[in-house]
Amino acid sequence: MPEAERKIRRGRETPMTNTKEIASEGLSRRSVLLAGAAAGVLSACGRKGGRAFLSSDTHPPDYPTVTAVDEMARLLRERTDGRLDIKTYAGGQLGSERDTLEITVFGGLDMNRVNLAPLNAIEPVTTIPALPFLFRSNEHMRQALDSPIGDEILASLTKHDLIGLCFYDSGDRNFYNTKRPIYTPADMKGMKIRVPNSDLYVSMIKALGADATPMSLAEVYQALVQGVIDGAENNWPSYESGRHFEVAPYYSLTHHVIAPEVLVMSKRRWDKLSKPDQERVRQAAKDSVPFMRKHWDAAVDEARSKLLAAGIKVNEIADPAAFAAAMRPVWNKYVVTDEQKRLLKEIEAMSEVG
Ligand code: GTR
Repeated sequence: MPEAERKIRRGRETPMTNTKEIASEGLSRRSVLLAGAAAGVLSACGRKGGRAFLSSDTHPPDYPTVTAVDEMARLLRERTDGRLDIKTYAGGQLGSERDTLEITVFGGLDMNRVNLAPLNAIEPVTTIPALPFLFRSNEHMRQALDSPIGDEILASLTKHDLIGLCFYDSGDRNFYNTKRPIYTPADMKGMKIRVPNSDLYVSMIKALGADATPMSLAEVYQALVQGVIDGAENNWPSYESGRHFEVAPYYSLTHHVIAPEVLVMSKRRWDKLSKPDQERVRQAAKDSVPFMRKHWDAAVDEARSKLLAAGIKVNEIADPAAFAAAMRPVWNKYVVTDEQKRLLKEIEAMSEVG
């Protein structure tokens, strides 16, 4: 496997890989096969005057990220008399976020809704909103990403052949495991914790004295059952929809990351659109954000009630400051460029929010 591709697949110790570098080095065989399959699906999606944009999501059809893109599709149809439309393949049907993102970069997929984590290996500024204990609340995150800071982060993806359309909520991530409640970082010592494919996440877990195992979301349930991992970390709706709570019933409220989801379009597809259509796509994406936020808040409440009724064991952590302090060195390791430092400062300066 070429070196550049290995970096995006495993995460890196050194900062950031450029997708153009990967392009010149070649795609993995799996991604090429997936791209072929995606192209086949695409040609089957005829719509009035064109074809629907093909989009991917790892979550099931009723998850708020998927229904938000459905809402965006509805707006597009309405505003173009059905000429522009989106067809989402939900539930990870087209592959993991890492694989489908590679395909999106190369134009085999038109759109993709992913977490920021797999983009961390591609673009340094995407690590900023994913830093542990940066945002104090969802509200703080929303305000930062609704400001020019958010636009700047979305625009940073263009040089990697992705058009950042909008951010969606992802709430706060908490640890869950099969063994015991976590109250202090010491409780995590030696635990094997699954993380998304991102060096930043690997470093966060190591900073707490646990072992990090990067893998795709679809593999987590089996890995918990088989004891390959002891736990993972995610928000309430993902913990519930992946049914991870059935095997890992200890959910400890660390709130260590409040990072957004992002909706991207392949630049190859984007460049084929007329300027007015590009504007329509961008606007429909932005207009789907309030819809998503409303449904997200409801989904969090619903998942929480469902899981409490199912008997999971939830606990607050003893000393949030101890977790924040243990994870703080991660900031120094990943915030290295002037651009990153400036964005971080601007986000921190919004101190009165939330
Ligand atoms: C979820 C997120 C997914 C995916 C997943 C993960 O919260 O919505 O896009 O990144 O986490 O942990 O892999």
